[in-house]
Amino acid sequence: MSEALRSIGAAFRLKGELQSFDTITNGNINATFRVTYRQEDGSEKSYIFQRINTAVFRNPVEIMQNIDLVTTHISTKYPNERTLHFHHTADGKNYLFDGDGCFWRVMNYVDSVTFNTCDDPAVIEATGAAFGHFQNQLSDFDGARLFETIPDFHNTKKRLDTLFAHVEEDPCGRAAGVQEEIAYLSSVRETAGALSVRFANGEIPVRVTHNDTKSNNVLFDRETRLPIVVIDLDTVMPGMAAYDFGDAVRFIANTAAEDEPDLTRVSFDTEKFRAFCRGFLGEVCTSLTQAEIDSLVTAAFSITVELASRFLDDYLTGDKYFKVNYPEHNIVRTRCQLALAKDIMRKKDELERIVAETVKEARER
Ligand code: GN1
Ligand code: MG
Repeated sequence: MSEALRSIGAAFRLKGELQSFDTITNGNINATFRVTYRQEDGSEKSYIFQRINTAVFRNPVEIMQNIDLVTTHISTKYPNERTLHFHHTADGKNYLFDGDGCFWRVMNYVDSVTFNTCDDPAVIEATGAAFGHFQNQLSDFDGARLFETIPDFHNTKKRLDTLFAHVEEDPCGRAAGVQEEIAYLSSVRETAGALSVRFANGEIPVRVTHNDTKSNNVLFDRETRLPIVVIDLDTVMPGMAAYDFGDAVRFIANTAAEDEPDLTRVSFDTEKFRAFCRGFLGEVCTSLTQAEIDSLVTAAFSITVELASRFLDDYLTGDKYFKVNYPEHNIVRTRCQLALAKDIMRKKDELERIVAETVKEARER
């Protein structure tokens, strides 16, 4: 691997000698490496090398164009804030197709810490503020300029339609083992898809959204524990603000990991939810419409069901989309997300109350 990385680094004209590298295992799609160089003056500098999964992102050049537009917009609007810095090859491109046809990009590594799970309400609130601020950074960006990197990415209705088509086809003969999950998804199919239908009908405003708001997509300063920058801009596209909110709380308010096999450990933590609401709504409560505010809790439920359906769909069609660490991984993920969705539904009234209280607080501030 180090030889391959060395030649990628050379193509991006990185200076110095490749010293070491390690794999960053957070993502479920792309391959990510932190690569450290010793520079001529003896100091070390690290970079992030990423090999894009082109089965998922079919037009990776379009992604890099999107990222270029988005980061330029942010750094023009907020010159003092950190944005991601990508390196260019000799012919001026911010990406490279290597000899095997693999698609690579290289960016500066930002010394930072990320949180996969978090119990500190201050960090959770700051995560909410970071994603809310990201929304504000792009509030005046024309989404029509962006390529749709994955069409219908958060079209929950379509995701569920696809799942049920694959349940019928059952291409790998796996449906018999997941009847309970299929039955539950079938019972919530309409409820979970409703928001995406209203979005398609124009009842919910179109925003430029991040679309993958897991807490580990915010880099934090090690010492101050304040957010530095939001990363993973591959899916920045027009979408629903409430889904960015929903996806974030799906991840951060889960008392367990996204793929926890022991379902007794999985629940939706209302206090973590409150902390995230404070940060997020503190940033965007004046720009969101009432329809958007009213849809936040439903969005959390819907996107959790959506992700469960995506994991299950991948299982039924042979584990081709998400990286799996063991054969049942996608079912374990499905069950975990379904347990979480059920808990969100059980706590819906309380969550709605928390949203209302937080909006009131934020507006009085
Ligand atoms: C994938 O690879 P990663 O971790 O950035 C997926 C998200 C899911 C997430 C679940 C392009 O994100 O939609 O929410 O896994 N990204 C894509 O962990 O499908
Ligand atoms: Mg992502």
